[in-house]
Amino acid sequence: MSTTTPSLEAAKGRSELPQVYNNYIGGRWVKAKNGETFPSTSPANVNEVVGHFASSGPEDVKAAVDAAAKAFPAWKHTPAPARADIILKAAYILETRKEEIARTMVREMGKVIKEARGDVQEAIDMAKYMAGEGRRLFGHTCPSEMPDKFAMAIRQPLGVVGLITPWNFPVAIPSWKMFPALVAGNTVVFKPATDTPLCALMLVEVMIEAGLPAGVLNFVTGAGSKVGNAIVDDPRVRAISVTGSTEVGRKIAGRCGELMKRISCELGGKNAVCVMDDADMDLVIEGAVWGAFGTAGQRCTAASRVIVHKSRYKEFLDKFVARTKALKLGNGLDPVNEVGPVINKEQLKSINEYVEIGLKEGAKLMCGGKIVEDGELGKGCFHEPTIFADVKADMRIAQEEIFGPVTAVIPVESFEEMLEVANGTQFGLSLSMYTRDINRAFKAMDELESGIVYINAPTIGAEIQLPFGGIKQTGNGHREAGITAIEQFTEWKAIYVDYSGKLQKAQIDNHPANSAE
Ligand code: UN1
Repeated sequence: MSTTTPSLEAAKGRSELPQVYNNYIGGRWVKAKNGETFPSTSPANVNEVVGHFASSGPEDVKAAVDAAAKAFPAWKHTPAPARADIILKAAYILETRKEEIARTMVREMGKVIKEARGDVQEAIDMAKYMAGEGRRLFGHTCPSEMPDKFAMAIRQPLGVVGLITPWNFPVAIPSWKMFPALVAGNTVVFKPATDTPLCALMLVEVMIEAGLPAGVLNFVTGAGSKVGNAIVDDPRVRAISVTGSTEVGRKIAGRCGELMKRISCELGGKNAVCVMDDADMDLVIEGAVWGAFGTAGQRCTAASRVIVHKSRYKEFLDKFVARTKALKLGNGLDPVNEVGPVINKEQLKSINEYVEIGLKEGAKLMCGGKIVEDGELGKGCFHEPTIFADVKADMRIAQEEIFGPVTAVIPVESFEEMLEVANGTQFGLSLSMYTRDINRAFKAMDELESGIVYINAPTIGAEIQLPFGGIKQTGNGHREAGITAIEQFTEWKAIYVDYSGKLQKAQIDNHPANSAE
């Protein structure tokens, strides 16, 4: 194992003033080789700079992969329970730093403080779960067809893995990837979203403090086109795990296909809350508001569609619109606020363009629809929570991922039509059904085409002990979280031990007819 002492320097003496933060490579905080930086700004006030970060290039990625490759053999041979102890320690450190990290997250990413605490909590939960995996990492044994022969399959780490993470869950999602990768014995090159490098850096600090050896986790900030591509292209990087847009995921997956590299994608969604005629309407309203406007609609799992049985349509709309109009929009650090800003000006514009598209398509704007231009909020990226009604299932606002506080309400005539509309998009992440009819609930669980199904709960709020991911254009067959997370980061090795002392020929010796002559 490398003897370089991991440095905690980035954690020391942090003030509220913007600082310059470096990459973390081979146990040292280092500047980008080109010396350039980029700012991370607050979406609640774009004039507020949260910090300056290394604007890295392929040469920094090369150094990070060098360090990760060098650290791999020793990390692989560190017993998994010892690797897991470091992850458990990280859970405890995250607990002590939870409030500080959550407040930084509000400044850098914008989500309201309660949700930011939830984001950090999700990483704590994942750390505890994956620490337990250190004493499992189950393989299996099975009988051999021969006497005196032992057959087993074990899991092995892949080597260096590349983690490319988004800004919407800037601590939780990196933890979903990093903890299973590390407990399984891989070393990591981690590239966070350019909108949230400070949150990511704080997670790296936690891992250093927890005792991760130098080179096991390397952190490189900068643009996807320079840093992300270089990680994907490096032949020593054995697998990529990416969460982001379908557009970005498809490009990375295409490149990994050419390189025969393992790739797991967690991409877009167009999730729906389905409201049947017998639903508990008060429960529905609370769920639909939370699903559509929690995290300002910036979850892959956000309820960007609500599909409502026509017999309850008017009642639903009246209550949903009234409750949404009462939502308090503002800086997430003030606990009275329920909806924060969206991530940046570019995204703000793109969300508002979808409002224009919805209007042109003939959907009925029930509330919201505007960018907040005036006052204190005008300095940030605030978009009013927006509801479209009378949306047709094939309109663009009902088909494309908007990733903001905009939802489309679609009336349907029957349970069958509800399932058809719910399933009728290119995505398949999270679908929910509100009904009190047990038969319909089970039918929905069976028929809804998504990786996650909720009954009588909204589309958001997955817990870390179950598989997280989607079908169709949402993903490529992998699942994060739960026991399935380990699959992404391990390779199976089948091992046969013949203790008979003679050559035994499989498929031949044990079939008398084969050796008849
Ligand atoms: C995401 O939207 O990218 O299920 C992740 C949820 C959260 C995670 C969402 N636990 O809503």
